[in-house]
Amino acid sequence: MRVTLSSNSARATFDATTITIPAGQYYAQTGVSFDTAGTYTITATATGYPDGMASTTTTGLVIRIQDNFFSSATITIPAGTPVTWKNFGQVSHTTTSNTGVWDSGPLTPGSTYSYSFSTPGTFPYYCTIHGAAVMSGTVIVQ
Ligand SMILES: [Cu+2]
Repeated sequence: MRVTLSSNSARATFDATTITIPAGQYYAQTGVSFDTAGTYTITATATGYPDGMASTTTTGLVIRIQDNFFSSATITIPAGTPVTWKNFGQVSHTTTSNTGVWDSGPLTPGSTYSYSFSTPGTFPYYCTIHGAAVMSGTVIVQ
C-alpha cells in the first residue's frame, strides 16, 4: 500500500497511519481529512490493482478547538469561505461571535459547527463556557 498526497502547499491530516483503499475502488477519500482548503491529488495502489488516482477539492478551513484554545486563533480568509470549527478536546466548548453573528452552542468532543462568511470584516469570537479571557479567536474576512 502506498499513498501519496500532493497539494498546493496545503497541509493534510490523516485519521490513521494506514489508509485502506478497498480493492477495485480508485479513490482514497476514506480516512483522509483536510484541514486546509486546496486541491489534492491522491494516488494509491491496492494489492492486485494498478495505481489509482483521484483528485478532490476542499473548500473552507477547519479551526481546531482544543482544551482550552482555538488553533489557529486568528485566520484570514476570502469572503464566501466556509469555516468549520471541530472540537478535538476532551470537554465541550462553543464558538460564539462577540457581536451575535453566530453561536454554535455547546460542542461536545468531536462535534463540528460551520459558518460561511459572506461579508468582509473582522469577527472576534470566544468560548462561552471558558470565557473570552481563556478562549478567543478572530476571523478576518477580506
Ligand atoms: Cu471552551
